[in-house]
Amino acid sequence: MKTAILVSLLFTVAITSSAKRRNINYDESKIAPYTLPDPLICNDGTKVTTTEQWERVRRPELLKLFEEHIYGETPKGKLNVHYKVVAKKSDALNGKATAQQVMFTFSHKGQKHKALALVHYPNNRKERVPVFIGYNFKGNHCTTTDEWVRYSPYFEGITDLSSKLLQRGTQVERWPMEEIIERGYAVVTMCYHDIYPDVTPRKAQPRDLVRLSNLLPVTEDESSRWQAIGVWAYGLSRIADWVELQPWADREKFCVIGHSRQGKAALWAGVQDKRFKVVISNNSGCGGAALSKRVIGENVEFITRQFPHWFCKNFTKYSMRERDLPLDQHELLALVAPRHLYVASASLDRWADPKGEYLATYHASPVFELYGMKGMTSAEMPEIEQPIMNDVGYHIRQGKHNITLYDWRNYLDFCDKIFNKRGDK
Ligand code: GTR
Repeated sequence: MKTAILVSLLFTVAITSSAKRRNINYDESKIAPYTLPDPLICNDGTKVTTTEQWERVRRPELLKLFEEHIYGETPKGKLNVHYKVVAKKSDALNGKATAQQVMFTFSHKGQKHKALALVHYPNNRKERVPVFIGYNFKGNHCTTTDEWVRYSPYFEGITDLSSKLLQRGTQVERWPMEEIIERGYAVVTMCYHDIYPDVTPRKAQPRDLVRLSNLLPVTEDESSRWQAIGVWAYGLSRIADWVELQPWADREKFCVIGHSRQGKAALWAGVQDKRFKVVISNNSGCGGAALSKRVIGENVEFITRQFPHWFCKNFTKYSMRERDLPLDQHELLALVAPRHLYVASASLDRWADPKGEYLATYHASPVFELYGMKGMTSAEMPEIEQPIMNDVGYHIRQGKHNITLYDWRNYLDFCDKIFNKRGDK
């Protein structure tokens, strides 16, 4: 008993001191007063009152601010990409889908980079279908136990066959492919490591050094140079380039989706690339959908120290100085308008600040309203598992940081509503 108390005491002390070390606050009452910038006020103080003004003046201003201070600049140049279907089967998922594996070979001045997409589209379709595009974390082989699915190129260098990294189906529950297909959607995934290996330069292995961004010219100014999130976002658009060419894909119905760090990338991709008609952020937290100025849960100091390769260097300047940020994440969400946004939180995901994710969605809403769309109408968060599905969607799920079937079902319902699919069948 005594030992148990001692252990739990030590544990508490350890948590408290590491929380102190990281300056992590979890107490709502300790949030210092902060002011959020109004997304509809231009840099010169002019108030935006028309969508024309938003698109011509304010939207580009905000995009530039996000490039400069958070995600870095996205190179404008186009890469050569060669696509090759390396495997195909027409009876995947119990005959409900056609599956393809498509190798993307990016090239520039003799340098090459490979990434592998795993594609499923419904066999039973009367017309072109909407498409979800999103990265997986652990390789295409983590989304299924089917041995037909090849290892993503990032994993090719692993020779130890007993390596956990090569285990199949470890994240099957995050990819309810069959249900997505049954609902009439296609789904395209790729391992995010194929585009930019998620390792700090310090921990890099030889195979990590190959990254898509090596092929692209970068800005001279190192402080606003793009890093992993920028490159992942760019990669999502390159996947959309391929999907656009497919006879089964409805080009007006692309949905970009991401969980956690990939939620951050999905938002940044969705903001920049207007082909994404629905932009879905699942538990994206700090540097994603959560307001930075609340400084609760993960903060700028922690995230930029732990993941120095995610954001542009300028972001680090706001470590312990979030209030000086000339923008906040509600303005990122606002940049999705007049397309559709869905933000989802999880009740136990305090690190990602669910309330901050909701408030950002709420404070982004005036920009959607400018277009006559309905966002969040109350500053009060909805109850757990009471989704709001206006032109903008939000839910908070019971449970931990994760993407679950519950989350997917809501995304499917939301997309059905947006794409008018209800009652189609
Ligand atoms: C955490 C990170 C979060 C979130 C998460 C994830 O360690 O602090 O910002 O992105 O990783 O991607 O799972």
